[in-house]
Amino acid sequence: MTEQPAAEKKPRLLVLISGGGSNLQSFIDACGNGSLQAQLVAVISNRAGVKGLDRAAAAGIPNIVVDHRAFDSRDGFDQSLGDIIESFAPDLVVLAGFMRILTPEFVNRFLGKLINIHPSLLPAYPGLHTHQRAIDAGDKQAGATVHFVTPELDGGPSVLQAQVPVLPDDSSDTLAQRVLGFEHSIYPTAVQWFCEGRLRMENGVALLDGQALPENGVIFSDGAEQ
Ligand code: NHR
Ligand code: GAR
Repeated sequence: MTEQPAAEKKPRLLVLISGGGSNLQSFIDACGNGSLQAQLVAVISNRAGVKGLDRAAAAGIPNIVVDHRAFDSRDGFDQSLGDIIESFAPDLVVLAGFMRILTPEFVNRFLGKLINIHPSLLPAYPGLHTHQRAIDAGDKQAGATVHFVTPELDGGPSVLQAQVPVLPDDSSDTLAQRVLGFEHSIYPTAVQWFCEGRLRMENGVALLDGQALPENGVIFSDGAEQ
């Protein structure tokens, strides 16, 4: 019988979601097939009844709802959310379609341990409705960027970026679907770098193997459409 590495030794990931959780599923799958050497210790959603919670339950991962509407203030929500996160002692908190802006206090509590995927070619289009904004601007390329989270919304240093063609007949939905397919490969890849100790944030700079990454991060390009 081959010896399995003790699960407890693997880095602990906690995933924050608000919806469908297809990126969460890519982490579940990558942990299952060994391409991501980590353990998923909990999934927290700020919305009840979303599909991502079912995905977590089906994978046997503790799943929790912290409904932001139960709190009077962002500070109250972020304090409770942070306390619950801390109780799981994660090495990395992964935002995967998480739709609440986090206060500077929350971000500073977990600084360097918070990572997000944003559906645009950062630094272009921070915030919401990114695919429609790229189409309206006539952009030829759209995409997604994995970045460390800092207090500035979608302003933290980029790690890995997938550049995806915008096609002439794209709606924001068709473009979002195409980009999402690439998110599912780049996000577990970037998180594996963190888990291997290759990736970290220091003084607001993302370092891979000790080298500062360029503004867009590492580019993962489809190639065919360049
Ligand atoms: N918080 C901080 N401090 N910094 C970041 O970089 C963050 C963050 C929280 C979330 C994800 C981000 C994205 O990838 C993210 C990055 C939500 C909104 C938003 O406007 C914007 C960007 C992101 C997430 N949320 C509204 C709010 O009032 C609510 C929208 C809704 O519920 O549908 O929080 O895109
Ligand atoms: C993804 O496209 C992610 O980049 C985006 O929401 C989608 C979530 O899909 N994130 C944001 O817009 C964050 N504000 P998923 O729930 O299927 O992973």
